[in-house]
Amino acid sequence: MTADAKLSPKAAASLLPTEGPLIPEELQLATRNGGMPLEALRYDITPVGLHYQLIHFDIPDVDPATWRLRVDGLVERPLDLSYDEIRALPAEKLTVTLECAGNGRARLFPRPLSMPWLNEAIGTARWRGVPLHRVLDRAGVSRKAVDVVFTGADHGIEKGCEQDYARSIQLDDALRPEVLLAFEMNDQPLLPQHGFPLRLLIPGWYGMMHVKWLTRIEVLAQPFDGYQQQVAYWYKKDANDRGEPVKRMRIRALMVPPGFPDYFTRHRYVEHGLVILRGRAWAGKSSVARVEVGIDGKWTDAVLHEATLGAFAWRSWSLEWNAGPGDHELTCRATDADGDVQPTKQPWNFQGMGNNLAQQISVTVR
Ligand SMILES: Nc1nc2c(c(=O)[nH]1)N[C@H]1C(S)=C(S)[C@@H](COP(=O)(O)O)O[C@H]1N2
Ligand SMILES: [Mo]
Repeated sequence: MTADAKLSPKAAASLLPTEGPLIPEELQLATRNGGMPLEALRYDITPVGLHYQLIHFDIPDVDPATWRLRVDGLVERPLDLSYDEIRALPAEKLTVTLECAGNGRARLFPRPLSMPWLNEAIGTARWRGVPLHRVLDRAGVSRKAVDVVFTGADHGIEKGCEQDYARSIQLDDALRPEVLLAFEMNDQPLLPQHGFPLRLLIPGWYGMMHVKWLTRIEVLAQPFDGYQQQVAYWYKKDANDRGEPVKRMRIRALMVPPGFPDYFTRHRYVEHGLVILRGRAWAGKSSVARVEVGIDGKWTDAVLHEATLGAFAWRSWSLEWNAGPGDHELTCRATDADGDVQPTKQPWNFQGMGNNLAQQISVTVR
């Protein structure tokens, strides 16, 4: 089950960050993996068809009649569960905001070659599923266990390494009460692109951790050495830096682009007078403490609304703006409870991970 994490030098060299224009391979990923149009920030719960999606390989063809979830490794009673057996277990509902760790990558210079997200790799859904700790309790996790590996039914090659998509998390994180094996998204069975029949949800973590099309949960006595764990998803200064693993979502706010757009440039047009600027903010590492809106370089505190969707979902915010005629630059930035604030100048890392640069919107007021 261990993925061979070695890169061929040729494959690695061909994937260095570029200073050039977008290439066809990036466009190919961009057309497969849709983002959430930012006007959909208006919904508390993102309609399923507007939620972003990211699929490394192909959407696997899973027949729920023959599909099984295996739970094995360092457990006393290995399990082999059918879709019906899982759906018969006591389930819980949780509203969770997901964001891809590569969100914002396309604005980096040089640009790491992968899915070229701008700001839209986000969405919030109401998930229903079985708390993972109940399933692990049933299986009886050994006292020697340290890591839990989640494997999907999808298979492919990434930077020369053939693999089933798999990620792991330390046992104490896996046992947290909010971790779900989810089979419903917004009160309907998961759609194929979102992981049917079953996916993992580790609320607060960046997208890569929420393994879709789950087939196996394996408990290990040592850290998992698979590709998606040990090679992908690291904050690295350069190719040779080991760096730090990507984990929970950094603080971020986004604004519903006000007014109406120009089709091609997406430049915004707004009528003068009172404009209510609205958006959402979330943080996986901490909680949202403050949202500010910048108008032509001057920051004003927005009103941060109650966390009505729970601790693992975005919060809405708003600000009244008396818009005077002319061209304006709008921006927004959030600060978390630890005092971390979104940057207004672009930091850079080799894989283009966790880019929470403050959003910028140019507006012409008429
Ligand atoms: N099995 C599997 N799980 C996966 C992925 C994948 O390619 N295969 N992509 C991950 C990444 S990188 C992200 S951002 C989220 C996206 O979830 P969504 O498509 O439901 O929004 O799924 C994660 N789970
Ligand atoms: Mo992602």
